[in-house]
Amino acid sequence: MADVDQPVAQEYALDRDCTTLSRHVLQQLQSFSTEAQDLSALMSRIALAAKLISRRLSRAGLVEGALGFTGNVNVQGESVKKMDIYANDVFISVFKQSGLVCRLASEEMEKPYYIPENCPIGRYTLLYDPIDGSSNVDINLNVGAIFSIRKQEGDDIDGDARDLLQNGHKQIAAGYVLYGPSTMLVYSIGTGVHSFTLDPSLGEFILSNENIKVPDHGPVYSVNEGNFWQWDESIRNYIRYVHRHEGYTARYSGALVGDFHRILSQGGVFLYPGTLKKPEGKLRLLYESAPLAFLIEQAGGRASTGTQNLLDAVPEALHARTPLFIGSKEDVALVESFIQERARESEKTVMARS
Ligand code: AHM
Ligand code: MG
Repeated sequence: MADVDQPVAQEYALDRDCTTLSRHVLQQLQSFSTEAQDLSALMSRIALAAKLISRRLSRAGLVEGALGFTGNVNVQGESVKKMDIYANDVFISVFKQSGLVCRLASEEMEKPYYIPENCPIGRYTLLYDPIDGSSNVDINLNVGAIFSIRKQEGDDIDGDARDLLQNGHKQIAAGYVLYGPSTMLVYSIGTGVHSFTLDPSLGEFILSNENIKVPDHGPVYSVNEGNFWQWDESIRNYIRYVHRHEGYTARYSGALVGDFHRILSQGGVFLYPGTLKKPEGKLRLLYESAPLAFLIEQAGGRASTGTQNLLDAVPEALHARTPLFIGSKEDVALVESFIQERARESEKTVMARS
């Protein structure tokens, strides 16, 4: 007997297959305003960058000059990989002649890169980490990219991009690309968090999940425990707590995007606290932590520096770092409670001494 529901099901499947990223942005904004068109075009260019990088990553072991280090050190003092430079250049290239983005700022460039021909109409700045977790590239494990879009405020005549030194609430869109067994793009324009999967046969990102919500509590704690000796006692106390309680499981891949993606799906907390060597932690506020904080809040979770909501943090410089605790709201609150308890104890000790 014929299935009467079949035509509806087929129609739905077809409609879903046709929900590309650029169409989804317009659907979310329910508008064809200039800003909606701009955001849709911006996302489509980011998708193109992701496809180009995904293509190179998928063949990296076969392509001359794709793997290994360049021999240079970036502004953060870290060794630069060939893939970092390729991915950084891809983002610049896709925005040339787009009329969309006036400036790009990334982990790999000391100062923002200007595309002057776009500036009269393209008042947006793209901040990005072209390859997040680049230590995974040469061993064929998951890596990612993180991006954030802000509006340019003022004319930036000196080119020092001082207007970027503002809090994370100024972001109008943010997201990441996960290069794993499949390539996924997860984004938010302030109307929930949505994920897309690259269908290589179509060369398009197709909608996979809409309005993703992170559980209020989850089992995963994700942290580089090799830094235990370098942490403040409050973080050590939190880790001792999870070691001594049932229901926790450790997961750490060395690539923030993958670890964050797991937590977004399953719940838990990712931690990159300050260390003795890096008191502000490792992760950069503007193009790593703040975009993910924007996403997690949209998904019903939380991000914290340990002492304040991460989205309230104002960077002192383009490449400023900040400690990061991000994930399910109850788990982030638990980490914060250990930090607060330690601060209260230190205060008492100081008062007792005086
Ligand atoms: P990168 O952007 O230079 O790759 O650095 C960021 C990465 C994150 O993806 C990851 O969470 C972290 O560095 C890992 O650092 P560590 O090796 O200190 O644990
Ligand atoms: Mg990086």
